[in-house]
Amino acid sequence: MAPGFAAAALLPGASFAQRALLSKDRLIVRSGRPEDLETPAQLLNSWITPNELFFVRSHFYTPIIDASSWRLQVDGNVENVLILTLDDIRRMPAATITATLECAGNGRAFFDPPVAGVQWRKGAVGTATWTGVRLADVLYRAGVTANTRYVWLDAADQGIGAAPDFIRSLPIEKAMQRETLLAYEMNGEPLPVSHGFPLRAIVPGWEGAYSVKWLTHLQASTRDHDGAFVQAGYRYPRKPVAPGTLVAAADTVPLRDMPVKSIVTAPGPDAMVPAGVPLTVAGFAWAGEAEISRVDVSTDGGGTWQPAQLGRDRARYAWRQFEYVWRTPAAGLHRVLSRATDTRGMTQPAVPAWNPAGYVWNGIDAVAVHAGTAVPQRAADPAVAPGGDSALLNARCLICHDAELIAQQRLDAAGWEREVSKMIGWGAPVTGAERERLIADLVRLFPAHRPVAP
Ligand SMILES: Nc1nc2c(c(=O)[nH]1)N[C@H]1C(S)=C(S)[C@@H](COP(=O)(O)O)O[C@H]1N2
Ligand SMILES: [Mo]
Repeated sequence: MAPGFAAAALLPGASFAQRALLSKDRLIVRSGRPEDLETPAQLLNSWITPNELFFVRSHFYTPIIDASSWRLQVDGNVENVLILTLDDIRRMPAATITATLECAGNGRAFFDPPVAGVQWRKGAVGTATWTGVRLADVLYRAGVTANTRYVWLDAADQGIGAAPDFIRSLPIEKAMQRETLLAYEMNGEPLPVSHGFPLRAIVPGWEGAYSVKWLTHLQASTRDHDGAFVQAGYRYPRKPVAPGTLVAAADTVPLRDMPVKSIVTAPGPDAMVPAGVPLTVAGFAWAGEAEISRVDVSTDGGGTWQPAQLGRDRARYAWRQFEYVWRTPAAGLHRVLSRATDTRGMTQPAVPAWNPAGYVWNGIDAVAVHAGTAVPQRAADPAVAPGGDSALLNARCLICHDAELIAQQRLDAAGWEREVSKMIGWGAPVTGAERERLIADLVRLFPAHRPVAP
């Protein structure tokens, strides 16, 4: 654990420099270190999300990779082990797709009771045009054997402390699909460092964690990977559970494609608009591997619904823009909602099923619109602890995490206890005597159960 923490101390400067390079400074910093950045929904206003606005989700510190010495190794159940340079990969036939990428935890902040994890609201989603090689072409070139069932994807990032390595396992059917890529370009530019330079997977329609960044190693296997990011993370209860229930890993199944969802991006939250003047309500809708068949908008809090118009830009795995012109907003406060339906016949629920890790929030979206009235002040989100300071927390937690990642949690004592135990398991240097004090400080400093509404 000690070497990991020591190395960590070197990295904040590097991650800051990368952010400056990409000027990600309009994004919401859910965590600066590791880098978790959310796009404010009102900045999502084009079918293609510019690289500077694209959300970032990284579990660990961003690896800085020298492209000339970087290699991709392909081994396991193959006839020829491959060790490919970036040039080798760029010389293979190129493929380009436009695909939406969404983090499984997008919308986690809306779950009640709260669950631990990055408290994403609406903006852990974006759409880019990705260029690379088909994963299938690489696997054919390696002579992948017929009994292969999974491809394990491993990358250059390393667990902080004793945290497990980020390795994902992709079923062979999805790996062989022609749209599944190993991408080296994003929106016509070399893949930015934060998004996986020099090479990342793009697994369109599936939750974002399959799209492994900073790839270094593909392994073909007859079995699923047994690491924590396959057997514990990115899983969903097999059967519905009562909110707040803990679920054993054996009672879960892996998440794969994403459910139907839409977000309103214009007007922005708590917008003040003139009364009696037409207002365009706009946003995006997507549905994993399915297509959007319709989006409906309500301007009266869900009492009545009108069909929105779908944008002309489309691609098999990309979101659709939608637009609805609201003719005459009367003076007063309105709740404007969007609700998408997909070609599977699925529609967004009012409140999605609660699950222990807070995945796949796809509730009907809502924004408050104030027509012709003054905007009421909303309390700002606490960025840091309101209730004082904890030397123990500073010394034991902030060596790896930024304060805001801790402050955004909405956990009770039992929730903090689980998180602290997990972190101790992952190498946080907390002694037995400190453990209880640390949990007490977290409970005192960060009030539990602050509800967050869309
Ligand atoms: N190596 C590596 N790949 C990774 C991750 C990571 O932490 N390490 N995060 C995953 C998750 S959870 C998501 S949602 C997407 C986010 O991609 P982005 O940061 O380019 O938006 O990357 C995935 N690929
Ligand atoms: Mo994610």
